[in-house]
Amino acid sequence: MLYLLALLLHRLPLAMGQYDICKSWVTTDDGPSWEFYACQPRAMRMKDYVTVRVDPAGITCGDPPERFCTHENPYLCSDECDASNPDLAHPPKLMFDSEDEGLATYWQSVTWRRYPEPLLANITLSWNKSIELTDDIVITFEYGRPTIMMLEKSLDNGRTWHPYQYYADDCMEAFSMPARRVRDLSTTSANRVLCTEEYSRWAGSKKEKTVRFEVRDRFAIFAGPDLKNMDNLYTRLESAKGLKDFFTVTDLRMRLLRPALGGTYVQRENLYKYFYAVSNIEVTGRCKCNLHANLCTFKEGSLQCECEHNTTGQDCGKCKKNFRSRSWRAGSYLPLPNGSPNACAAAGSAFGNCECYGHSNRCSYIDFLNVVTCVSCKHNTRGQHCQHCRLGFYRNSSAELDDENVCIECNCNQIGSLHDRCNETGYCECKEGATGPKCDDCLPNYYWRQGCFPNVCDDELLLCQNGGTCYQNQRCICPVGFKGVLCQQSRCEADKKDCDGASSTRAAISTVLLSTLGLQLRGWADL
Ligand SMILES: *[C@@H]1O[C@H](CO)[C@@H](O)[C@H](O)[C@H]1NC(C)=O
Ligand SMILES: *[C@@H]1O[C@H](CO)[C@@H](O)[C@H](O)[C@H]1NC(C)=O
Ligand SMILES: *[C@@H]1O[C@H](CO)[C@@H](O)[C@H](O)[C@H]1NC(C)=O
Ligand SMILES: *[C@@H]1O[C@H](CO)[C@@H](O)[C@H](O)[C@H]1NC(C)=O
Ligand SMILES: *[C@@H]1O[C@H](CO)[C@@H](O)[C@H](O)[C@H]1NC(C)=O
Ligand SMILES: [Ca+2]
Repeated sequence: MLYLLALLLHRLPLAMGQYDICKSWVTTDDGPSWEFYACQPRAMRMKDYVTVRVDPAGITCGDPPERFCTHENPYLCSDECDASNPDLAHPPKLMFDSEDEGLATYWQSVTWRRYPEPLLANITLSWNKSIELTDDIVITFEYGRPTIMMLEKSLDNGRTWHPYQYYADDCMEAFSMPARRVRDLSTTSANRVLCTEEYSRWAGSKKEKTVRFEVRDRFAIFAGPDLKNMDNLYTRLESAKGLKDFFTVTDLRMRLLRPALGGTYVQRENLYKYFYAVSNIEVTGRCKCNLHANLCTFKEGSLQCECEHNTTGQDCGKCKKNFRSRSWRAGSYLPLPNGSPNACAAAGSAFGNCECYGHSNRCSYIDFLNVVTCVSCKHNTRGQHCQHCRLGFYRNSSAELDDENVCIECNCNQIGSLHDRCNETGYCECKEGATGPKCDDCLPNYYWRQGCFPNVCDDELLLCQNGGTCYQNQRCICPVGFKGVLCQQSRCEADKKDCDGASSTRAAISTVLLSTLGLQLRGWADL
């Protein structure tokens, strides 16, 4: 079930107002010019741009229509959910609408009619864009909060998932984790994943309806209780490893594992009062643009940073074409208050005309040659502009010159090739008998044994004689009495000693006979 909620661009004013411009036109002693700053988009109500998916199929109530009641009125089970009737339907999109007229609209699950089988539901929110959370995630449940649930997040559009927070009325029992509160975390544990019991207690379904993921409380560890000291937070976000990523998500998933019970036990005789109902999911955050954009717009179904500083990409995560004389870098909140733009620089702007295609950050002037050259080319490149591949590498024809994958290792077989260099298509130069792009194969009539050697024997031309068998093209295995590369020689003929065998008399006679014969044979041969 996919519901795309592409409402109008909607902005919440956020008090911070820092890092909200990317550049300004300033007049200096040298005349007017642009000055650049680190910048980020404003925080927005992210539920307006989300795609939601509810699993498993059939978990939404109303198909077929069913009755339910509430913990307040457990014996008046006359409420009805009917997916085919707009007034009685509870589809997922009602978690993201605006609650006007004070009347809650909500998604609702089927009831726990299959008890004791668990009642499980997943609600997955996807943005197809990295988002930085700036305020609490607030999930509002009607008719009671789940007694066990888990919040997960993904940073890679749903390919991998990580736990974000555990919620249970008894953390030890549900997850074997001690219960903790975000308020008790310290500067070194601000990004800890914990289990909390604060949002799972039964307090009457009307009183406490929300489940939170506390972003503000975590920010407050650095910025103080009123978030007045944002500078300290921004400094920490730059310096503490993993802290920025902790607040960054592309997807969120709520795993609802057990509904509100309204008491200690499940009443088997009235399962109509157990279900999930979510009226709102508030996610406040900003597009992650790596401090290279102050605008983020909804285009072709996804949020997209409007990149400045000559960067490009959905998150401004790379340099624009022809602006790659340095490697791309994210902007920085530091130094306060304006940060560093770390803009991409045009080819030719640094040091006269030194383009390094993004493989080096440094150029150096060589006095006696009067040239500027790139220093320490990375990604296996070399040359004045890092425009060549190092020896032993060749140019990847499907990659641009500024691609990290532009040079591919030749990978020549050490034994089969003459050296470890290769031509532009990756072909190595082979020793005699070797073949294949990497020289790890042998030509026909050669066999591989620490290199390619010509076949000694085979089944066509180099046949083993006298009933010998060819072993892996390497040698003939000769029957007793024969030797030679192709078993072509009788042992007696070749060496008379070999014939000194079991019967000395017979051997003696045959020696005489054979040597006579041998002489005769040689004589014939001479004719
Ligand atoms: C919810 O998602 C988790 C993680 O992918 C999965 O293991 C589980 O089966 C899902 N539950 C339901 C009810 O679809
Ligand atoms: C996700 O965003 C990218 C970049 O804007 C876009 O090319 C792609 O089609 C989007 N994918 C989906 C599933 O919307
Ligand atoms: C980006 O490129 C444009 C066009 O060359 C230039 O005017 C501008 O100053 C550059 N911006 C930055 C931040 O380098
Ligand atoms: C060649 O470059 C393309 C584009 O960057 C990359 O996808 C591919 O993996 C590279 N090929 C090799 C063999 O590295
Ligand atoms: C590289 O060598 C192979 C094998 O010798 C050859 O077929 C190919 O044309 C060569 N490529 C270039 C660009 O020289
Ligand atoms: Ca609603």
